[in-house]
Amino acid sequence: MRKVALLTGVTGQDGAYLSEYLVKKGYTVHGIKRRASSFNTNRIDHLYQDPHQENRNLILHYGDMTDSMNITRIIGDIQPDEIYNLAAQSHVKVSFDTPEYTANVDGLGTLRILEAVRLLKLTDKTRIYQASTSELYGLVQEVPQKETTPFYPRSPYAVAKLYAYWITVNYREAYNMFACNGILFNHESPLRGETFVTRKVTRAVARIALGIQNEVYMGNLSSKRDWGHAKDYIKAMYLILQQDTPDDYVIATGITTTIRDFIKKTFREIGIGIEFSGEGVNETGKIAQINTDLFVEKIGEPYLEAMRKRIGEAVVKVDPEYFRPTEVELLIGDATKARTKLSWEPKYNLDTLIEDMMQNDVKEMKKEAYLKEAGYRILNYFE
Ligand code: NAP
Ligand code: G4F
Repeated sequence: MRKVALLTGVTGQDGAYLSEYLVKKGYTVHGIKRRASSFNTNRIDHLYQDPHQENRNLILHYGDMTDSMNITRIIGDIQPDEIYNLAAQSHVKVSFDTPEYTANVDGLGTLRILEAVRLLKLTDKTRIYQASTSELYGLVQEVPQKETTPFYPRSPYAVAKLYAYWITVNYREAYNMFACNGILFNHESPLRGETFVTRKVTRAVARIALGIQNEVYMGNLSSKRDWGHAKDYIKAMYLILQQDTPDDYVIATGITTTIRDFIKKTFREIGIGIEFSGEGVNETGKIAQINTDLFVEKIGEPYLEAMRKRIGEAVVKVDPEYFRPTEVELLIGDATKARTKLSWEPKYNLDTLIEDMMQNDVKEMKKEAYLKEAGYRILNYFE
């Protein structure tokens, strides 16, 4: 008998990697996707199977976290062994613009899943993974942060996720459900949404090197994040649901880096040295030097001369538009429990993560460079 998993948020970064991972493990994976006016499944298109084919291992259902009846019907129909609740309005800055919607999807959405499992009398069969977050620690009360560190959320997103965290614990205790929180620190990849800081930077650096973008505008350069690779983190999600007893786990690398250093490392990956100077909104990152061999290897000889001419120019600037009303300044996780109990070990470090993201984005942006040369208008996305 194949195991059946249901993934909410299947079209997102983690949903894409986890569905591929579970399909490879022999699961039948059901995913909930939102109806959109254009196709929104590009991250999982390589797994797509014709709906007329028999014995499919990836099946998509239309749905939405705000629609209890839809969620309950899907869970009732497919009777999953495991549910991975990954769907969320997951952008912290956007949650300040859409706080009610974020609370509905990220907070109440989790309740809808738990309550559906309970009402359908699936509590003994269905295990639930809740995508909790290091944003819960917010204004951190302890360094590094672990499972016992008190929470202090700093955004509508984090407050909504706080509700989701506790309602998961409550259903576990009240109804003896196998419901677990993975408290995941930031994890990135070539599939990361383009408006999160790492992907914004890797795309912009590739575009600057290829001459299709002049500079990039950033927010707070001094905040620190503990970044891992999404491919490592989805394995932890799976392991959390394979244990004998339900529990909550921190998943992190234990290393923290400023946004400023992430930018420097990303430029360095393709042979460009950046130096920062100035303070606050006047801080800039200027091109200090170019490692010719590395630049030619990673970007290509045709782009070298134009880049050389830009030495001394500011390519990183600050726009206060990207500041948040309340910021999370420092995140660094202690994943000892996961390493010990789940035997979870990440394969990637920050350098190999950046290498992976840059390889992908240079390739993608070369297509844009080609279109630009052919006379097409290429937009600069600063979001
Ligand atoms: P993501 O790329 O933004 O994906 C979010 C997914 O949720 C997408 O499939 C999205 O659909 C879906 N979604 C959004 N609103 C929905 C709604 N109302 N109904 C149904 N689906 C909806 O996020 P991710 O990085 O994969 O993260 C997965 C989960 O982990 C999220 O819950 C996030 O909050 C949490 N988390 C992420 C990190 C991280 O660093 N990545 C760390 C800790 C926790 P569309 O594709 O249609 O937009
Ligand atoms: O990449 P970010 O937008 O991620 P953030 O806010 O840490 O949230 C992500 O990780 C959480 C886990 O801790 C998830 F729960 C959440 O769903 C999401 O995946 O921003 C990281 C840092 C922030 O301090 C932000 O202020 O980068 C800073 N930053 C500086 N300039 C910027 C920018 N962030 C974005 N998005 N864009 C900028 O231009």
